[in-house]
Amino acid sequence: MSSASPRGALVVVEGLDRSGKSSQCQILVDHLNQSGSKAQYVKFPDRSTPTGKMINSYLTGSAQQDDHSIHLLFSANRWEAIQSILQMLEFGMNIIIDRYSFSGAVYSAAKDNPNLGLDWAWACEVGLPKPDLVLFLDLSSEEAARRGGYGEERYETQQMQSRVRALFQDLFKRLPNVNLKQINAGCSIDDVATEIRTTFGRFVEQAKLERPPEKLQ
Ligand code: Z5A
Ligand code: MG
Repeated sequence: MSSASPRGALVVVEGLDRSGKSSQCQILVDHLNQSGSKAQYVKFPDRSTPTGKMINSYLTGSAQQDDHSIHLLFSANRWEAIQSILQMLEFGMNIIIDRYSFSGAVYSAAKDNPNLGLDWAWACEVGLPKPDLVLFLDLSSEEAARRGGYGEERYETQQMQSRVRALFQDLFKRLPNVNLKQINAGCSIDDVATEIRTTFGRFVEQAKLERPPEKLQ
């Protein structure tokens, strides 16, 4: 594809655990691929890489990590994927990312470690590609807890999830240049998917995509 072709859109789906991010990313990717656009699903953490394996051991409780070092591993897990993401965007592929820097900052800041606030946590995300659109799937922590599989990994407690929900909103207030759309994730999977598809469609109609994408600040 020539570089005169439009680049793909970089879309991030964020939210609490069990808010339906992975389900909705997959539904959107399938929809785009079936309707003639190219789309690729990317998930963070990517547990298949060396950093991702260390992260997985930590999340599943088989390894301990200092709060700062696990935070830096999550960030490194994004940085190591960026060249390949930028290439796919340049070739016209829409990239739909399941969790990104926003999760990176708020889950670490939610630990209440006095040396690890939002400012410190955000600093290592600065310079990563800025998403063209962030879809935040909003769900109460009580409702998230009622969905399947909750409670198996580190961070999956209601107290942590309530803090995370508040910190996401604090972080978004600090980032007015991020193109954010909050979505009520408390309705059915089909209803959430329809709202996401409509939002993405409106965004694409109006989008003027910088190439390469802007950077997070
Ligand atoms: N973390 C971090 O600390 N720093 C970082 O930089 C990053 C992440 C990137 C693992 O993340 C942990 O890593 C996470 C944040 C931290 N910690 N916590 N807690 P993960 O992304 O690998 O896993 P997860 O997000 O915690 O969980 P999840 O299972 O991937 O949740 P989800 O993707 O949002 O939901 P889902 O798999 O699509 O759906 C979950 C269930 O709910 C499933 O049974 C669905 O069928 C059901 N579901 C989905 N939507 C609905 C609706 N609308 N109604 C009813 N039921 C639904
Ligand atoms: Mg998921």
